[in-house]
Amino acid sequence: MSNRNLTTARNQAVELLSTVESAFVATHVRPDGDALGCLLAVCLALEARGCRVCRLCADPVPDNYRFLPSADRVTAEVPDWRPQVGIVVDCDGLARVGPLESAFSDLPQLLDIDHHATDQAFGDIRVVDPTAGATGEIIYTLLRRVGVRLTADIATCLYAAILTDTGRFGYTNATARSLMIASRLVRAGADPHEITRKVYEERSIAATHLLGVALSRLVVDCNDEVVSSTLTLADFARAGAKATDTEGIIDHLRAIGGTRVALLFVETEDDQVRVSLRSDGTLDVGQVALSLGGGGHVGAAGCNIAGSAETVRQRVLSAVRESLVKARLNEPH
Ligand SMILES: [Mn+2]
Repeated sequence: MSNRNLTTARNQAVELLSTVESAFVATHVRPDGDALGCLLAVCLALEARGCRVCRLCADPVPDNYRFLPSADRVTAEVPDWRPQVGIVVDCDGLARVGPLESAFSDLPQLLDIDHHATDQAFGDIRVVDPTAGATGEIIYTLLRRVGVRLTADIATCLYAAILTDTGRFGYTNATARSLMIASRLVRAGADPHEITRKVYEERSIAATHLLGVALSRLVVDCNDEVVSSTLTLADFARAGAKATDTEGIIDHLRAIGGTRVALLFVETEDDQVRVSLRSDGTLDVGQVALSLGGGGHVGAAGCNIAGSAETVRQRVLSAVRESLVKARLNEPH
């Protein structure tokens, strides 16, 4: 997206957010902190100026994000009233809202706010800025311009969004701007200690068992540069764990010294394997995921592939191996 197009889109988005009277707001399936933080911040801001909203997400809010203000109002049920606009946040394609797609595809106006480099821009107004560390940064800038009061609740949602998508301000996408916005959010009432504790330090016993299984099954490939692990449906049953309990497991794989790429393979109920990819920034796993039908960023990406965990693992590994070889050819000698 060119700079001029982005500026025009931002102006249109500000105009729309300042005037709209009813909206469906949605984010992607298996929502993360950025997805939920943005969804809730936009809704709180719109409600503050009297706009009617519905907070939509096809999947439930993971336990560690339930503390976010108004998270209890997120629903998968499309209401029977029809809004003026649909607002879709943190989705690199309308399909990312999953079963909610049909409720959004025929609305009079659609606003896409996202930061994925792999965004297949959709909708009438497209605010897509891949230089933003989190969609929360884009939302912050838009809301400031709308002139809504930055309450502690809105600040908490946006802080959680930026904190999680930048890996606690430690990934390659964390910039001076991420930290500057975070600082303003803290000044507005977001509590860094409390939010970090709630998001990262309240892992359930079941989720901890699941983490243990994942770590016990660690496999190293490609000259120790690729670390991966697999979780089967049986593992979830044995640990009494939920699908959302995989959150954060991949960060443990990524943290192993010398790792360029971390991969987590998770069997899902529909005979698919959910693949999470992370890199140290020297390899673009977003492109790898894109080639496998998914998407994401340089450092973090994902895709879903049909098949057994082992066949999917082999397929993803060969795609990763190929891009490692390509990256090596491009390295300066
Ligand atoms: Mn995001």
